[in-house]
Amino acid sequence: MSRTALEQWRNKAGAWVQRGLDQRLRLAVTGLSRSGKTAFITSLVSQLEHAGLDARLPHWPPAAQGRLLGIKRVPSRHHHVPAFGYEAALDQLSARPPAWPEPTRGISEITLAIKYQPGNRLKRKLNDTATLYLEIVDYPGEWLLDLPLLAMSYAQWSEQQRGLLQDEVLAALAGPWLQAGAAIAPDSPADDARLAPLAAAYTRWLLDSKRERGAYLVQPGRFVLPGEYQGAPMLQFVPWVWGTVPAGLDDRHHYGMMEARFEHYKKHLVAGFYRDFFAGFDRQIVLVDCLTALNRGPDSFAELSRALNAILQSFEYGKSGWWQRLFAPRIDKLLFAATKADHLTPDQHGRLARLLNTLVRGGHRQARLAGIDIHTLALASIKATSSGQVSHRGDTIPALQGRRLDDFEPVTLYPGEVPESLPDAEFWQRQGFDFTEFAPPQWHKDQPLPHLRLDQALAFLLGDKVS
Ligand SMILES: Nc1nc2c(ncn2[C@@H]2O[C@H](COP(=O)(O)OP(=O)(O)OP(=O)(O)O)[C@@H](O)[C@H]2O)c(=O)[nH]1
Ligand SMILES: [Mg+2]
Repeated sequence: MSRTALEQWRNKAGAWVQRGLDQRLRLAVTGLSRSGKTAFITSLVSQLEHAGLDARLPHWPPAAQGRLLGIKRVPSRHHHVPAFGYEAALDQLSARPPAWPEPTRGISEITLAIKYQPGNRLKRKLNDTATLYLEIVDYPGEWLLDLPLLAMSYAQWSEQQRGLLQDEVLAALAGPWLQAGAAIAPDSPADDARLAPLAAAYTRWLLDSKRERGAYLVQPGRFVLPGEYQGAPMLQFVPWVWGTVPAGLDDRHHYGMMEARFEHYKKHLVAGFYRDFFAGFDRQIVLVDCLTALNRGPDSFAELSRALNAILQSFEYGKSGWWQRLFAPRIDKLLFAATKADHLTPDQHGRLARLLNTLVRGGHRQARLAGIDIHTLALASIKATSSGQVSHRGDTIPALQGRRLDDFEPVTLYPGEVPESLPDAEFWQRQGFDFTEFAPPQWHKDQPLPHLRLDQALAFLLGDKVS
């Protein structure tokens, strides 16, 4: 073989080997509303863009060992999924004064090409560099709350919702839709002009329960976060809670029409999401804001716990995962992260992680059985405080400094203790936890965002891929 031919062959072989080392990984980021998904993804991408330069990622070996060669944003393969608003988030965070990114409502995606030098000797021998295409998907955790609907008929779901009305607060808030529905006979001709306002009143009830009661477990989840389906007839049904219904009604009648829409919702939105998105996720991080729930009180905390258990069902592979007949899930690593840990002094971080661990333990057992690797940690995607110590009546106590979100005034405070297991009555009585919302840190776009333990999250989620 001539020298040039040999070189050509080598280059070809190199390209071939290169492709062999290149990988794709779909990392899904979820959590209930305001749990910190946008902040997490923004900071993660910012850390990666600065990795190898000035990012502080000591717990992520490729960054710590200087093996990251370059990271860039590349167009997403999934043209139907909206792009994650990374630039907009950076603009808000770097504004003067800085602002938190806007709330988001649906699914979005951002793809990064991470070029690195494999640490593994075998891989290194084959080629000097490898690329991981990391596809990060942001979707509302509320969508996972709908999974149980797949196993329910409209009549069963209606019965379950009727049960919720036993709760006095929820029943009092339900007045408008209960009255509107009571005026509709189940066997009267289906009329959108009556169903649309009824569904709107029911949606307001879901939103009110969320706000007034700190309720997280709102179903159907798309009613409060409809994404592109806002106003679609598929979202215009309510549970039938007004007594018995004559047999044999079809979609020409009010009851039958709502039953048909419930079935459509299940098939297209719930099963559709699991089939078209969830089935393609390789890794999942579930973000949990335990601190806001703790601050709101026992009802809200109990609700968060119930909602988390409902979310966990989606990861309970194995015998109990009845819904897997619909598709084959492939998530093999699941990280639960308690967010906004910068609201606590560092001595409390371990307690926060243990609290979250207690909350998800039921699901842990199930998922472990099925071989998913699970981890729990407390992190702050964007650290808005600095920690230190202050003297108080002759004692030295840990304290936080930051700027209050409302007025941007500097404050120094001791936020209190977090329970490390499920809080008991005594905790709620002496509730010493003071949750102050902080403004984002003053930050310049050229710098990596300050964080707590994002590198540990990266090490867990990508450790075996970028190695
Ligand atoms: N101090 C602090 N606050 C945070 C952090 N992450 C999020 N927050 C606060 O939590 C709020 C919600 O964060 P987002 O990242 O928008 O949460 P999200 O889950 O994307 O919210 P939705 O898009 O509305 O579902 C922010 O506006 C901040 O006030 C953090 O790391 N530290
Ligand atoms: Mg968001």
